[in-house]
Amino acid sequence: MKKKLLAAILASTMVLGLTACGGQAAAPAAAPAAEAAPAEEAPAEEAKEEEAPAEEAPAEEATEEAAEPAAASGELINVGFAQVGHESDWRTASTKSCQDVFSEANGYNLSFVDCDNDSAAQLEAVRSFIEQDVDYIIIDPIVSTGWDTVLTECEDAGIPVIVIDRTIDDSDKYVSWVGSDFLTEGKAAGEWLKAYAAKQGISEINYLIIQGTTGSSAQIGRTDGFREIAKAEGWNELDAQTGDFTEAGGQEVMESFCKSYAGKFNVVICENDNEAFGAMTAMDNAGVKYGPGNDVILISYDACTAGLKEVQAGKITADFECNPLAAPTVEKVIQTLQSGGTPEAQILVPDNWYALKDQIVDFSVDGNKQSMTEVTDAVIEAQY
Ligand code: GYE
Repeated sequence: MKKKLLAAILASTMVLGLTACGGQAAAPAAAPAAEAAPAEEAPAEEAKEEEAPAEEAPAEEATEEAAEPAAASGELINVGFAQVGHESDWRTASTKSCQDVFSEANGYNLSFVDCDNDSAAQLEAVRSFIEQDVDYIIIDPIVSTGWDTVLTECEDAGIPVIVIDRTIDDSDKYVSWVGSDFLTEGKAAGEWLKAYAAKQGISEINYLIIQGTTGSSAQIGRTDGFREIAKAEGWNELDAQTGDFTEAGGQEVMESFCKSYAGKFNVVICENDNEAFGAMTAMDNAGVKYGPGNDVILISYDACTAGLKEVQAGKITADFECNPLAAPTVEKVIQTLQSGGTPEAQILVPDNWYALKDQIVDFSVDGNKQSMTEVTDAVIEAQY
């Protein structure tokens, strides 16, 4: 029964959203809040109508089949979640959001595995969910490749997979992806820097990147997006090394950068806030002054509460958000499947860009005008 249902779901999702599989390349450029939100408004019906003629009536079949599991009888829905790890404030917020949403009170039985940034452990976690015969598997893929075999195993077991946050690039055997557009985040950081440097009269940019986990789509998208602007502007990349999205990693890389490139850099890009905190410690120790009005512009991503506090303190010059609260949207995907509908193949979570008033400048990404949010007490208070 399960297998039949999954076949129907996958067939219809693929007709609908082939380009979406593999993630951010297909994501609309510059998709902050307003544009991303409508995706959640009843995508299922629309989807069903569109794909129906191409298929042998999978939608109806799915409806019948889907009514059977859990929901109707008041049974809990079994969900397995293979989480990346616990490397950052962002990750903590993501985990909490999933645990809050997929609670018993909400009708779920959640098997949660913290994979500690270990790809082999993550594959093992997914296989253990197959063995448990859960109803749905959620994966936040540590890296974007190496997935097709295990996703085929999920398909064979008839268990729908939903990908959250980071993307999978080498398999389309999942129902939906819910997350942020990392390429746009990287481009936004680059376009902001271009506009800000022009305003400050800075003509030469020598930058260093502390990258996220190598091979994760968050690292790839942010690096590629920023580099695209850097290349067009003729900026000089001195070095790029991974800090693995951790504070310790950020500090270690920045310590070595401070030795190798003393006095030579005027921009440091950290691919998440925790790396930025580590880089700040390293620069403090090396006597490097950073933040608005100082020699070095410090750019960060995530915009978690602690990150925005460092923006307010005049340490991080601009912070590009990645919203970790995707679990409620994943739940909507599961509910759509439960009621026999076809969820959107790709659902973007909206992001905002943050700075203090004097660092807010006008810029566009791929021709779309962006708006920045000024960091205030209220903004920090409301952040994750
Ligand atoms: O930026 C970082 C986390 O995948 C978008 O992973 C996520 C990234 C986030 O560790 O803080």
